[in-house]
Amino acid sequence: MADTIYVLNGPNLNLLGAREPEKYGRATLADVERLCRDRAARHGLEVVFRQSNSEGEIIESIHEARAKGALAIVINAAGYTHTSVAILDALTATDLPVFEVHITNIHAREHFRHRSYVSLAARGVICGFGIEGYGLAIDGLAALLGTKQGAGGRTARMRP
Ligand code: CA2
Repeated sequence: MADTIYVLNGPNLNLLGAREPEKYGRATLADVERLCRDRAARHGLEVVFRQSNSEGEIIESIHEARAKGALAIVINAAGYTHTSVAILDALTATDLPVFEVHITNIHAREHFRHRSYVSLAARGVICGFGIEGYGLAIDGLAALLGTKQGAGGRTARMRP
């Protein structure tokens, strides 16, 4: 089985492209999924891509990533970023490298968005680059973890 990463998206991100384009852009979540799959393929990685409005479902996906032997988790926990100790606990318990993504620059927004529980479990954080942040996170994790580079490449995986 090819090395797999889980890309997890939190509440309301299903609305991407349909509402508040001045804040979140015009790309849809389907565009984000395509971007992630294309970028991951460059590094010989497959993607399990999920969005959920439910905290419990996100936690189940985090557990699943570990159980299925995923290489890493990329997560935009959306509003749960700023509130969910339960998601932090699940991420910490996975022992997988976690890369946190936000479409907007959360530090240039309301004060309550400056605190991220997810960051406490994250190896890397990217925010403010629009949906390209997902691509940057995938390029970054591939560089850090030493994934194989395309067909015929060699897997040189390091423990985080
Ligand atoms: O910038 C990000 O990616 C956020 O994670 C987005 C969350 C927000 O709560 C975080 O503070 C930062 C909100 C996601 C809601 O997505 C929508 C998309 C389109 C229209 C309305 C909401």
